[in-house]
Amino acid sequence: MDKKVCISGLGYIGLPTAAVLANNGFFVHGVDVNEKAINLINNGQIHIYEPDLENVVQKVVSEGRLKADNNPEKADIFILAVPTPFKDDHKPDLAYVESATKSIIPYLEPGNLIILESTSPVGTTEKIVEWILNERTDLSVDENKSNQIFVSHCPERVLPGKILKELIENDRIVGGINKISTQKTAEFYESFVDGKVLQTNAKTAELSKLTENSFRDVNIAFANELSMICDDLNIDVWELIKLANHHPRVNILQPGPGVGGHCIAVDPWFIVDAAPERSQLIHTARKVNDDKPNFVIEKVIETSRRIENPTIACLGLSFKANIDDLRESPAVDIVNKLSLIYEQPIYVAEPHIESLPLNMQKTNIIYTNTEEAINKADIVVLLVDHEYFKAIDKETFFNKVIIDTKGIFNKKEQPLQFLNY
Ligand code: SAJ
Repeated sequence: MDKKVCISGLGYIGLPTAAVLANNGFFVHGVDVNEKAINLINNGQIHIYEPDLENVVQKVVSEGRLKADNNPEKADIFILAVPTPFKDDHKPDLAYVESATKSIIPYLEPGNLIILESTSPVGTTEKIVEWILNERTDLSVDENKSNQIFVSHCPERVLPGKILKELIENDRIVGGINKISTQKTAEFYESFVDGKVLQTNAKTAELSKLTENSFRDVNIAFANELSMICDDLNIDVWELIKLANHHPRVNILQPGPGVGGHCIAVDPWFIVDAAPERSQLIHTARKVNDDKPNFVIEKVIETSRRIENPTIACLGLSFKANIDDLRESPAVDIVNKLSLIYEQPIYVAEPHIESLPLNMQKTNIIYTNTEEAINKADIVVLLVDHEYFKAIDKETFFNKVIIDTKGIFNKKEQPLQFLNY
């Protein structure tokens, strides 16, 4: 008989995972606290933007293989795909993992496999075991006991915008609390993943995910630091990076307005929290990237001093190109801070959303379309390299001052400078 999977969290990771599993022969019971999301999913629709996802959700819901609810149900496999944010002091906040774990506890039975997919600090998988066994003395994790349950970590590694492809093609790392949990988890992923399924223990799997995102954060910080050095030295950072990357062993990433999203801007803090003395480089990279929006704001202030009563327009709000996700977006941070500095309206265009989020609803932030934003502006601050923006006829920017944080104008000038057309 087809196995049943209960997935807690139907967000950017949980929903695509649920859809892919349902499309690969599992019965999937999805759980979320968001009633609107539940209703949409049960109608074959989705509450997030991810290419092609709605088609798959529509198919599997109509086949009766995926349904969403606010409560878990008994299943063979339980997956936790809930957010793991950090608190104000940058310490990991495991509240969602804890409440998702506690909500499945009454439904667990011997033989069940519980998989934590949420990016988590080292030791979280062990904590899940503790939470479960504290409440369910009838279950155990002892190998060979008939009341055994299996618990593992298998961090998600998919890139927003390419999630459906990467869920199938990427290699996966699985780490159980014991060998048998690792093996059972590997068998599960091997049943629908084309990439390699690599086996380790839970702690190594937890740190591997944090390491991947920290690696990227450190490398983006290098690019961001270079962009500020180049600005001081009047050198075009985009040209510089292109040239340096011709070296066979150099591969510098791209600077930008900062680092956003719910992963790269968050996960390195979990390493810093676990080993503060040892993580100097990781910590510094975080600070460099977190400070980059302030550098962009300084450039806007500097520019606006040269123009009398300038109108400012910001293009792009999402945390990276061609998606609608505004989480931890440096662009949102920049616009919000500008709206506090300037009294005049700040025009904002983001072609991937329909209206401004609540935290941006201020009287001097005016949401409009790209064409009008550019038209109104004396200063255009390009914050996201959406294809939509790249396709705009450069003539449209005639007579505007552009602060191009993503280098889409490809000028032989530095990144954050005045481009007078
Ligand atoms: N960014 C730059 N310069 C670059 C690359 C990215 O400034 O050269 C910025 C982006 O604009 C964005 C942020 O970094 O603000 C993160 O974007 P990203 O595309 O690097 O990564 P995410 O956050 O969308 O997804 C990452 C991925 N991790 C790695 O590439 C190591 C993905 O595989 C993970 O699954 C995901 O984090 C996650 O969920 O942890």
